[in-house]
Amino acid sequence: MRALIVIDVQNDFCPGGKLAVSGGHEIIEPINSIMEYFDDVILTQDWHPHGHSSFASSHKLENFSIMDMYYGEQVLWPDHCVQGSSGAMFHEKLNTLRADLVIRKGSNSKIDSYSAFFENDKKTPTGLHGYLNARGVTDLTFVGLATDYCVAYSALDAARLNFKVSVDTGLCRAIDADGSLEKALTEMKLEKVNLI
Ligand code: VGL
Ligand code: ZN
Repeated sequence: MRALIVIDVQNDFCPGGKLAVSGGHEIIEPINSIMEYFDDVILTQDWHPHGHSSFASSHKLENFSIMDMYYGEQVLWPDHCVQGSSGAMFHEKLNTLRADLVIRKGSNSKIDSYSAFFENDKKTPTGLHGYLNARGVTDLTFVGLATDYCVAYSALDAARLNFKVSVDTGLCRAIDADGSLEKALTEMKLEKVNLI
């Protein structure tokens, strides 16, 4: 069984959003058009409470600075994907009707969650692993935003959990600050993620 996992195609990650990823909107229609080739379609939604610990404003620090948290280093982001805000909604062009599951992440105010599988402590599960196992899904294709953060962290966790993993890099766009894209691509190759 094969699943398509669409990462964070939300207004705040598209041009005009609070943490806009350049060209983020370009991938939406092609993502819609490949949904029919998968047994399962899963959407993730970054979903932070006000004052989330990953927001620079919560610490009165600069956007994109790095802070040591109890679970390791954390990039501090502009406020984004606040629960219920228009920025947190899926982009209106994304076909959400086809989704079998929507998984929300980053809701715990003390810890961020880039990966669709685990929070940034690399331990606390979101439940996605159990869902995929229960449905007999073995092969995963990742697309969405952003290549170097939520897509890469999700794909790396999936590979370590022994799924057969592909990332369709043409249907992803990156934040790419300080070499983060190159680093993410190298790590994915090391973990035998198939980059297409
Ligand atoms: C993401 C930074 C913060 C992402 C989410 O979807 O890649 N990046 N929150
Ligand atoms: Zn976030």
